[in-house]
Amino acid sequence: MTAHYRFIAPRLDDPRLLGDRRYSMLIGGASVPALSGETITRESPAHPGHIVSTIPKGSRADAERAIAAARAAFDSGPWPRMTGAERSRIMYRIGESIEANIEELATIEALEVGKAISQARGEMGYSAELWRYAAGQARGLEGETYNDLGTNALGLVLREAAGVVGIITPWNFPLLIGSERIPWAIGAGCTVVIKPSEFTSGSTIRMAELAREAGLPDGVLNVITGYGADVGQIFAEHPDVDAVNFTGSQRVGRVIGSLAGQNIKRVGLELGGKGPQVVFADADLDAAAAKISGGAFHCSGQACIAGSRLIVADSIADKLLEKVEALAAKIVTGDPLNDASNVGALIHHAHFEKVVGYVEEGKADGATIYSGGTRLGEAGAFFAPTIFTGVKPEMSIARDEIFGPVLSTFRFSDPEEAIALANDTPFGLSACVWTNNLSTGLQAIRRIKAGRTWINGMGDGTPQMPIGGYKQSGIGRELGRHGFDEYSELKNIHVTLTDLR
Ligand code: TXE
Repeated sequence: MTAHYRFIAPRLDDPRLLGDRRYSMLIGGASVPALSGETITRESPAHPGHIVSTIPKGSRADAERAIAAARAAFDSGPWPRMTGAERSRIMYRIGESIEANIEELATIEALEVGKAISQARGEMGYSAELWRYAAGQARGLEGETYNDLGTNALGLVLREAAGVVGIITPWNFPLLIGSERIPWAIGAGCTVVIKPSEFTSGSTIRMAELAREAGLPDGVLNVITGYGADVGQIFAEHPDVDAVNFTGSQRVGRVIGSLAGQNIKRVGLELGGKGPQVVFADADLDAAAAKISGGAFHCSGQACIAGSRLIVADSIADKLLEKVEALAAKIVTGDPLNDASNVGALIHHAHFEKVVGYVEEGKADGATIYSGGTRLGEAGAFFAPTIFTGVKPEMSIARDEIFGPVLSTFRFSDPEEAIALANDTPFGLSACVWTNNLSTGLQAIRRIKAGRTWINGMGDGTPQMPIGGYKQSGIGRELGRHGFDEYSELKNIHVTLTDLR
């Protein structure tokens, strides 16, 4: 089946596109270039040839300065010594400031990531919510007491800040992924050095500048920019960094995890996914189709929680596929700066080629293109929403995280087969189940190994609920009350008491 995809060619004379935005790193409250003076430029993936930003190309020496600033702010600065209420007020103001600057931040991400600006605005609004939620929680982070140790003892469990935290973020949701971590780290009393992706550093730098204006003391949030091997890996090696948090590819996750292990350092990893969307025969097919299409094609499939495997009951598979395809055909791909676009470009041309390679491999392996499978437009990195049928579990399109708009479809005839297919992956980040029988939904979800799941939904998020991966999708949990545990040490004080005199 083919569809005519809707495409808006990027406007090359859009005033927001013109002019290269030049950024500095933020170290100890000061905006600074790299010590070497070197820079990295970013070309818009939607507008070939257009440089949209320039960032400092940091080196190990720059990273050491940033770590020293965070260390000093932790060891002798005001932040860890403030009351929770004082920290909370500043964090809340940062959330308000993100909200007040949504348009600027969303524009930066539309230009650098290539994502649709309407989507970017939503992410900025949710990022503000994350800051405000963490601000509320940061007022009352609790420990424990044990009053059952006999008359001459009392047990206290203190929650203490873990120290200096190094955070490495990827290019797909720069401000959002940063906002899932920084407020929890600083809310626990830690100080932070963050290294955003070299492709998409602008919004993180602007957020740190807004945080400084909102009253965050110098050195609490430092931003270092550059390539991962130069300025990111050091977080897992340097003795002055107490915890490292990485979001990105499995390849780099293994490097960070092993270095953190060698150096006995706290580590949080959020790596890729190959999310199953399991649809039982009794599901509301219209509701399911809408979210399946959104779950697979949102952000052009460049989301770690993307639902890239559709596992559907045989009896309804044809009907559901028709509905998903009809909705995919309505997705407007194209100019990230146009309010009417739903989906923008892939992150860069090498990634575009990787996605094309997977689609070709899927065809060569014997899977069938149900729809899509083609480039959109002539120059930018745009790819049509693509659905494969006849996918076998051993094919690369069934196993690998493609990180593009590619949905691989499997059919099942009994529920055990559905669960087995859902779990037939090294990943375990996200999963959803569609059924009108809540028992079926809960029984299925209990058997699927994934950290972030939905019954009759996909993608909805709320700051209260922890996120993170099972299996090779990672270690640790962010958000909710559990998120503070990643950035806390627990100290047990066993107090011996004399008798009352
Ligand atoms: O990731 P990298 P890439 C997956 C997705 C994608 C693939 C490759 O499948 O196609 O990874 O993306 C920094 N030490 N995800 O190559 O390289 C880098 O500078 C320390 C899933 O862009 O892992 C950037 O800041 N840091 C994912 C960050 O790591 C290093 C989101 C991520 O880049 C480093 C993105 C090193 N040696 C990609 N090398 C998700 N979970 O959402 C690089 N970096």
